[in-house]
Amino acid sequence: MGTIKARPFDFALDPAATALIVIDMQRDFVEPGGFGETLGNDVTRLQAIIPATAALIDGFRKAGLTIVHTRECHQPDLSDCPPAKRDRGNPSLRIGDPGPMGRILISGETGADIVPELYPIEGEIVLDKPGKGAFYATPLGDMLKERGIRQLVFAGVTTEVCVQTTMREANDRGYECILAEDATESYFPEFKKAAIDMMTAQGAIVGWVAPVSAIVEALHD
Ligand code: TIU
Repeated sequence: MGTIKARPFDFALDPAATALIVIDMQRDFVEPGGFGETLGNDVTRLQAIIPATAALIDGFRKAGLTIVHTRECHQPDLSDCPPAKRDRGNPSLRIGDPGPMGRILISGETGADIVPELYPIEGEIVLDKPGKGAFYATPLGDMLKERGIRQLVFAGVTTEVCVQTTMREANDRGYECILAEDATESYFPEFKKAAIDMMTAQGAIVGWVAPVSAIVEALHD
């Protein structure tokens, strides 16, 4: 057991029962020309977390622990994309439309893949998900159960959308969840802060938060 100096209080880490979930570090969210930008967002903020996220992944690789990379994307025929999602708002391009990195948020296209700096290696799980939460319509729950995982470390984008949704899904399923605060980001800094404040309030009602350095240190305790 290692102790992570976390908020709102220390997190008792059991590395043998821990997995890292890296949420949606895809070119479509992080690089110009992708889904994030079509929604009207400045994507540069998200690029800043790549080094800290790489350090977190490296720590898990060195400790030989389970790493899951998720990708929010849809089948080429859009059969898993509800019209209510595709039609939402007034984006410059919609899910499935051709963009500079291929069809927006479609499985197998360049834009839907993980950024090169954080690319999964052999043995890591890559999980495509049609929703914001990684448990919805995916085998994630069964995969974690098979491996005896009880604690989840979270990183990725965006803090208040796919990361928060997945942490809430995991919390309801009985996992202890901790978010790496310098390995997650939002297009809106105030939303990142609010999401972290909400999740850690009321005695870690959804989960804990700590810097990458504190998490990696505890992996090797
Ligand atoms: N738009 C936004 O903030 N996020 C998403 O659409 N997906 C994820 O957070 N991955």
